[in-house]
Amino acid sequence: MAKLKLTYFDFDGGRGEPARLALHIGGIPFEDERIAGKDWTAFRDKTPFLAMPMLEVDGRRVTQSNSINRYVGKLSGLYPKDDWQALLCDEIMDAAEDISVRIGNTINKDEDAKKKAREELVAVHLMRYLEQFQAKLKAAGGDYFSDARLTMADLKIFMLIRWLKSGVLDYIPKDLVDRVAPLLVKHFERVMSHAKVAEYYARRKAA
Ligand SMILES: N[C@@H](CCC(=O)N[C@@H](CS)C(=O)NCC(=O)O)C(=O)O
Repeated sequence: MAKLKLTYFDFDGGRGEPARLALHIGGIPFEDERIAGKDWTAFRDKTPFLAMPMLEVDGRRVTQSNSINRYVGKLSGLYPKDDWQALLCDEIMDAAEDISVRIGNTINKDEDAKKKAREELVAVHLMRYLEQFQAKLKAAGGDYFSDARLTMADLKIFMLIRWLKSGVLDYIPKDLVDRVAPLLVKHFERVMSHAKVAEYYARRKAA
């Protein structure tokens, strides 16, 4: 098997976390390189596109979170083999990426501009995305987003919902998901209670 090194920020979330989780769930050995925020400026130039996550496969570097998610999803058995189910999985991962970019674009604004941008985001895009994610979850059977089992799409949405519910995003009410898309909260709890996910976070907490 190829030698893997996954490089991402040193926190339990964000674009790199679904791949970390997938490799853990699949029991795939990898070097888990974590970059502290304070070291990012110095490290940035070592990345091809001045961003993370970054995966090294036998020393060859690749980037782009969803490309990495598909690759590690295949290695870990968390990516559908059926083309239609794979398309459903990809759609959810890419839509989650789109809304994450919109949220990310508000982070460095000054307070007034952030408030305005986030209130607009809640009213328009977040409402729509949450409703659509919920509708797509229902259409896929209600438990998982594709293939009637845990896939990379579930891990990607899991991170997004955790972020939205965490309360760290001022002006985005932390009960928004509960109010707009309660099935996504159930889905979040379903993923969190997956034996390997629960074990991963218990281990992280103890570390
Ligand atoms: N399209 C890229 C975006 C990567 C990206 O923007 N990563 C963020 C962290 S989640 C980053 O490295 N930010 C630091 C910076 O831009 O200085 C992907 O999906 O991997």
